[in-house]
This record gives sequence, structure tokens and C-alpha cells, in this order.
Amino acid sequence: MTLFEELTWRGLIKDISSPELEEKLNNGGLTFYIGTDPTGDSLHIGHYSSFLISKRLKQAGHNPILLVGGATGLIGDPRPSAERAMITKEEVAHNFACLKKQAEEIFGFEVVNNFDWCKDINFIDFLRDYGKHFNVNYMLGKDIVARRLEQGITYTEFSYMIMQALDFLYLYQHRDCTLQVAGQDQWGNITAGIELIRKKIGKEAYGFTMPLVTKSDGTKFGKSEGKAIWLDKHKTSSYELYQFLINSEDSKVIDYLKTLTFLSPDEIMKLEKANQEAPHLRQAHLALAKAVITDLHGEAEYENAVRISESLFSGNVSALSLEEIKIAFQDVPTFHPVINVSVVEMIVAGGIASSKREAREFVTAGSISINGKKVTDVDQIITKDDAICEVAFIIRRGKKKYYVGMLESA
Ligand code: 485
Repeated sequence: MTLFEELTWRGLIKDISSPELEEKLNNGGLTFYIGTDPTGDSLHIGHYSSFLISKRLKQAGHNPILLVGGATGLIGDPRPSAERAMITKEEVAHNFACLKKQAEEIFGFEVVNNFDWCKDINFIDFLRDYGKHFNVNYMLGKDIVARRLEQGITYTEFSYMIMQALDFLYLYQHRDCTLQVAGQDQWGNITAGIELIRKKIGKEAYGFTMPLVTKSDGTKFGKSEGKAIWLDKHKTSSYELYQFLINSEDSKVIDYLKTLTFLSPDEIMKLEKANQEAPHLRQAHLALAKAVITDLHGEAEYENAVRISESLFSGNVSALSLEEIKIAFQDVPTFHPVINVSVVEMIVAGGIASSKREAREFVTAGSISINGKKVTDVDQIITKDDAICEVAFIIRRGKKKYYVGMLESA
């Protein structure tokens, strides 16, 4: 497969600025860029799927530049839904620092900041040097702007595409960057840059976009119970990422292997077959989780995530460390347990049973376990010796309902 064939096979080509680009991509040697705005202090899995193109093209002999928009982040790329709230300059600067560090760590490529070349452009020069090349009718015809016209768009957001276009021009002139890549929503901004380069310096630049990664109902991939999946492991632990990935929809898991991993087409086709022949083994899901977590956070994090998941699945939680307990049970109700009392009194005090009578029923029915051990004696006294690391009591009621009791000292 040529590079272009492989990108197509992976489902990574949506729009392409000209048919010549196919051969240029296959030949290698292009300098290209992909950008993001510092609207938050971490990238998320959606950014990951797009930014991975930098590694794929690098492997095929192209030169990547990553851009974090310290200037464009102050303006805001118009969303189809509504005007963005302005974020403070301090916040943008903080987010920029976080994203630069993160992008360098994860992708290992140079990160540039458009604030460096935008900060000294004054308003008169902006209008004379750049604004003059943009016909308002052309700008109004761009998809995102057109979708915003009914409810309105400020002059600030309307101007955004000129900023992104001038970045491309700047990188073309100063870094010999002839290609911009992004998700499909960026098509208008990319083509604005290509036009600006053509008009101002008479040169041909290129761009392509990648389809949005979606779930089977067409909505955006990347949220779990309303929470974003972040690339910062302190915001989304490897365990959560593992759970998110192994719970991918069966009908989508092969697509995700293509877009989110570097497994070869052969390996992916094998997994596709395995997924069809023995879906219950979930080999494709497990391979997806392994590849993504290992690429992103390293092997040790992947192994941790597996260990936590297996301990929870088997109920054998007593081997977890305190750190792992905090990660695994972060969404589980936590209370400060009363100890040196009977199990019945403890679970009533912890709100796990509503009365002593109910608590006795739970215990005698065998539905309570503490730190992986079933408790059947209603009079059993619970002490510090029963705790994990002397502080944690993981109480399970029935099959699935978990509570975490943490002594104050934890
Ligand atoms: O010169 C540039 C300046 C800013 C940008 C790109 C080039 C950022 C771009 N306007 C943008 O808003 N990107 C989104 C972001 O930052 O979250 C997303 C895109 C997505 C994909 C991803 O960035 O919506 O399609 O390109 C990397």
C-alpha cells in the first residue's frame, strides 16, 4: 500500500485540496502542520486521533510542525452552535504552556506558537496586508460562517479564518511548510490559507482533512457518561481510558483500531476476523486498549490499568494499592467509616443500609463483602486490621454496588 492508500484505508481522508497531493504524500519530504487552540489545559482523545497524523506522516518521511494557537486561542474559532465565551489572556497563556508540554511529550515534535508572529501585527497592517485579500462574500460562503449567520457572529470570530490563513502563509514563508492537515471542520480555514498563499505570493500550498471520529449514532466519539476523555492521566486515569476503550461499540472497534493505533493493516484485518468469529473474546477491544494506552502513557500504565480492571472484575481488591483504589473508585460514594463496631453498625453508619434490620438481612443473605471477603457473621467486629493499607474499606453490596470507606488518616 502507498501512504495515500493506507490513509484512505484507515478512513483518514475527507477533503483534499488537489489531486496532486496524493503523489506528493507518497513521495515524502513535505513540511506540514496541524494546529490546536489552547481552550483547555489538556488535549482530549479527539485531538489525539487528529494529531496522530503527525506521527503517521513523519514515519512516511514528512516533517511535522505542531502549532498551539496562543494568538488564535484569544479569538476563538467559530463553532456552528454559538459564539464562544472569551477566556482571559492569563488562562490562554496557562493552557498554552500545558498543551505545549503535553504535545511535546506525546508526539515528540516541535511546537510553535502563532502568538510569536501575530503579536506585533498592528490593526492597520492587518487590514492592509491580509484583510484586503479576503472578499466578504467569500468569507460568508464558508460553511461554519454560513451556519452562524442566522443567530449572528461577532466581527471577532468572523475574522478568525484570516488569522489561521496568515499562520499558514507565515509557516510557508519561514518554514517551507506546504501542507496543513486537520479535522473536517477545519476545511474552510485551510482553504482560506491556501488562497491567501496563492494571492500574496503566487505559490501552491496543500491541505487535507480527516473525518470526525464518531460513534455509530453519528455523534462525536470521546465522551464517557458525559465526561471528556483527556490525554492528561491525572484528569483521565489509564484505568478509565482502558474501560472507555474496551467498551467501544462492537460495530466501531475496527474503525477505532484504524484511526487510533499504529497496528498494521494485516494485524487489524486479523482482529476484524477474530471479532466476527469470536466476538465474546473481545480481542479487537483489548488490542485497541493495549495499543492506545501503551502509545500514550507507556507499558507500565497499561499494565496497571489491566491489573485494576482485573481486580475489580474478580472482586479481588485486597491487592490494590491506595493509589489504585483512589483511581479505580473515584466515582464511587466515599464515606468515613466508624470502626471497632459490628459490620451491621458499620454499614448503617456508612449509609449502605438504611436500618440495622436491613443491614442484618444483607449480611445473612451473603451480599456484603469487605475488601474482597464475604462477611456472613452479623456480629463480626470490623477493625483497622481489616483495612487495606490500614485505611481503606471497599464494601461491595450485591454484585455491583461499591462503597469506599476511608479512615480520616488517608
Ligand atoms: O494556524 C492554526 C491556528 C489554529 C488552529 C489551527 C491552525 C486551531 C483550529 N482552528 C481549531 O480550532 N482546532 C480544533 C481545536 O483546537 O480543538 C480541533 C479541530 C479538529 C482537529 C483538532 O483541532 O476542530 O478538527 O483539527 C486537532
